[in-house]
Formats: sequence, structure tokens, C-alpha cells
Amino acid sequence: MENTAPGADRVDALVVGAGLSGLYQLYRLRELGLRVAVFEAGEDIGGTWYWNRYPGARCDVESMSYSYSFSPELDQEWEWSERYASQPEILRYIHHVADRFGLRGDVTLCTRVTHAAYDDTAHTWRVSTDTGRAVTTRFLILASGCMSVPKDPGIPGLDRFTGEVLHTARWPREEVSFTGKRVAVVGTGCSGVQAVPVIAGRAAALTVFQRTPAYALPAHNRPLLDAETAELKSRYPQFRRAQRLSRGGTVFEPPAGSALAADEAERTAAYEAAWESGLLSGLLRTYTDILTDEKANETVAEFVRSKIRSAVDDPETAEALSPRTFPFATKRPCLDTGYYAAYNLPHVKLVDLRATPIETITPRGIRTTEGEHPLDTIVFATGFDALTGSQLAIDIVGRAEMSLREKWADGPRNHLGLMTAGFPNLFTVLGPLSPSVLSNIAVSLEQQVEWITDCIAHLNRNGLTEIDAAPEAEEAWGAHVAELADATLYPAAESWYMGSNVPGKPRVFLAYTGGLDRYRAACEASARAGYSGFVLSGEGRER
Ligand code: N01
Repeated sequence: MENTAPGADRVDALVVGAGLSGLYQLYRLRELGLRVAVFEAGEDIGGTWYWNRYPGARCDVESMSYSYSFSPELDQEWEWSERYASQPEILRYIHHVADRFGLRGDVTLCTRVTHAAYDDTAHTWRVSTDTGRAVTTRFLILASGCMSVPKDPGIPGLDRFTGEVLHTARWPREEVSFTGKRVAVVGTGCSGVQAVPVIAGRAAALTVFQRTPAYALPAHNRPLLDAETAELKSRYPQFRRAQRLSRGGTVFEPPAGSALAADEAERTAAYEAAWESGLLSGLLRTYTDILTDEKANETVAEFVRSKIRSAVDDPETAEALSPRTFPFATKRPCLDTGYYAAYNLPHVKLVDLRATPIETITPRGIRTTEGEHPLDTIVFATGFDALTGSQLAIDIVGRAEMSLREKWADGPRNHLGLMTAGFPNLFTVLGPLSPSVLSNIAVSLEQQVEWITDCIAHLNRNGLTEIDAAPEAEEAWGAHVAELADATLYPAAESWYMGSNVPGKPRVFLAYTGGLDRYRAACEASARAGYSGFVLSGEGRER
């Protein structure tokens, strides 16, 4: 009897991860009639939205944009309750999709892929897991997330702490009580910025340990009105099409003109309107040169600092919260609800780690150069080994015993962010050197999943066994991605975009800044040309 997924030891395609990308990849490959298995490390599906269930977790792209577009029926039947969906609501949506399209049956939970080795003779991948499963697959698709490996905070003494330790990206499923507790949040990126006001509302005392302040913009979140939902639904197909053709996966009027060409009053009015819009990219969309010209960027940076000064009562705290060491948006800005106002509460305190660094964690709290802060709970919001972390966490060995970890020792190399030479039939969704984190990932992931699905269909139709990135195309793509990034201010920041948040990680800009529209065109052009930039081989035909 033929084996079938998920219990099978032989499948046509193995997908790593059952988040938004992995589930859609499963749906698409099943449509091709393939036997597909999905392995998911978590106890349930949902990926990012399963793991990041910290208080305040919420999407920073509007709900009606940040959702699958592949099913017009799904678009019509699902009702979002808020402008920006909370983590529980997004997880409910993912569960709804999985049930509606019957996806759960092919997902094996609590199973982490640990090794994958390519058999150059059989043209298959041999994949093994932490549960002792071994599966042979023709295609291996890493949908393991662009931010799914939490970064070790690397602070000495942590194992001695006698209180509770939590990480925003590994939040427990059971309720965490902060009542009556002295709580620390370490880290002030988007996760910390979202968690701080909610924890402040529950804890007896909250101390925020900040190394680098963020630019946080107000979400102006609110319930969605029935009328606005109905209006967008009445034109959802056109809206979805516009999203797909857009630069970042969201629909907006492109900016016109330089910030420096505008006079101050005009500029301030534009920034005020953007601030009031509650859109993460509102300020970036005001002028064309915010991300390319330091002086233009500084006008926005100073505008945000002025907002911080007016929101925070204590001038010293306001100054400590004001970012000055990197240009606006060269680290991802945060969308917040009540972040700065939280610092006006009497039981909320900011510790500026630039002035008083952490020396160690003690059994009772955190000791900085200023003294010990006694604590009951420490919440680490210290981020991720982004973009390459989840791929390199798996010991992947391609042709000629080449390991991915060795190949990427100086930074990721691939063609179109999809395949890396020497690792045939291995695809990545939302991986490095693609628009991923610089776009609405709901739109990006659909584009990549559809490209991968079409590619596999093409191989099968033509009796081909393998596709691999061509080394020269990969070199050219890497150079193109770097050249575009170097023309922006992004490399000026130490950020997870640059890999520089993880000690020892190569400092390379990890995403494609050219826009999703341009990227999509490059992917489509390659496919139209019979997958130019890739080497296809097999009995059917060879080139
Ligand atoms: O992580 P981060 P994040 N001691 O890396 C600090 C997405 N996201 O989880 O900057 C003390 O941005 C670190 O300081 P520094 C979004 O794309 C989206 O917050 O390295 N501090 C920084 O302040 C986002 O960009 C949403 O000096 C330490 C913080 O920890 C990405 O995820 C919500 C430290 C880490 O910030 C990552 O965000 C949440 C140490 N040892 C996240 N190590 C949405 O709204 C690190 N830090 C969809």
C-alpha cells in the first residue's frame, strides 16, 4: 500500500512550518496532486501568531490587508473586529483557514526538523526530526519563518534568577499573572513597545531596561465599522489586485518630492497627517528621500522626538526615550498603543542601559552599574536571529556534502531569495534577500508560494527531476540586493535587518529593498524564460 502524509516516510514535498506560509504552501501543492507533509515544531499551527502571544501582541499592518487573498469566498466570510488585529484574532483566523480548507490532516505538530541531506543519486532529500522521524522527499520547502528563532539575550547570571523568566516570542499558553508583581521588560523593539503598556496596566511595578530607544508611532487602533468592512469587501478583488501590484503589499499613493524641497510648515503638516493616519509606513510615505538622504531623514526623526517630548511628562525620561543613534526607519519602526504614556505612570520606570549597563542578573533581580533592581518576573523582548536563523538552525547538507552553514558563513547567498546553488529542490519562503520583512508578508508569501508551486508544476509537466540556482545568477542577485541596500540609509543602523543584533552574525543587509513589485517582475521574468537563472535537469529535457 502506498504511504500517504503525514505518517508517511516518503512524500513528494515536505514543508517546514505551519504558519501562514507553510499552510498556504500545503494548500497549493495539494492542488497539484502532490503528497505533502508539513512538520511544525509548535504544539499547534499558527507560526509567529502561535508563539508571540505576549500581552499586547498585535499586527502592525491593517487586518483587511494582512490576510490571505487567494480565496474570494474567504475574503467575504471572515470578519475582522479591529483595524489592527490582535494575536488571538489572527490565530483564530489561521485556525479557520486550516479548517475551512481541510489542512490540518497533513500537519504533524511537535516535530522540529533537525537535519536534511540531499541524495544526489536519488535526487531526494532525507529529512530527520527531533522526534526520530525520517522522511524522504523530492521537494523541501522551508516556510520556517523570518523571525522564529528567539535571540539569546546573553546576559550573565540568568540561570541564578529565582523569579519567573519569559520571552515574548515563547510566551506560555496559560495565563501569566502580573498582579502584585515587580516586572522587568528587557528590550524596546516592537515586541517590548507593544507589551509595556499592557504589562504596566497589570503589574505592581514595571521597570523597562532600554539599550536603544525605538521610533514608536501611534496605531490609532479601533473597532472596524460594519460600513467600512462592507465597503472594502464590495471591492475586495480590485483591492487585492492593487496589493499584489504594489511596492510593499499595501495600497497607497506614492510620495511626491523631497522632504528638503518642502518648507518647514508644509513638512510638519505632512508629518502630522501621517502621524494621525496610524499607519506604520505613513511617515515614510510623505517624501521620496526619507530613506536615502540623511538630512531628509533627520526632519522626520526630529518630528518623532518632538512627539515623544510632548507625550512624556519627565523631560529626562523623554530624552532617554528619544532615538538619536540611527536614522528613522532603518530599524523597523513600532506601532504602539499607549507606549510613551505608560512612562507617566508612577509605577513605571525606565532604565537607560547606555548610561547604566546591566552587570549581571542576580537571584533577586537585575544589577546594573547603578545597583540592583529587585524583580519577580523578567520579560525578555530581545528579538530574533532574523531571516537566516530558522534555516541555519537545521543542519542542511546539499550536493557534494556542502553544508548550508558553511556556504552562508559570510552571509546568505541565493537567487531571487528562493533557492541557493548546490541545494537542488530546496525552496525558501520569506527567506533572506527577498522583500519579506520589508513588505506586507501576507502578500509576499503568496507570491513566493505561487512561484514555487508553478515551478514544481513546470518540472513535473516536463519530466524534470531537479531545479537548482545557477551560481552566476546567485552572485548577480546578491550584488544587486547589496547595491540597492547600499543606496539607502539602512546600513547605517545596527539592526536585525543587518544581522548585527546577533553576536558573530555576518553584517549583511538581509532583505531586498527594491520593492515587491520589482521583485515579482524579476521572478515572473525568470519563470517566463523557462526559469532563467536556474539550472533544470532530468530525463525530460536538460538545459
Ligand atoms: O526585537 P528587536 P522585537 N540587553 O530586535 C534589545 C516584528 N514584530 O521582538 O537595539 C538589553 O526589534 C534591543 O536593543 P538593541 C517586527 O518586524 C512585529 O521587538 O540591540 N537589551 C532591542 O531594543 C520587529 O522589528 C510586530 O540595542 C537587549 C530589543 O531588545 C521584529 O519583529 C510586533 C539585549 C529587541 O528588539 C523584532 O521585534 C513585534 C540585551 N542583551 C515584533 N538584546 C508587529 O506589530 C537585545 N536587546 C507585527
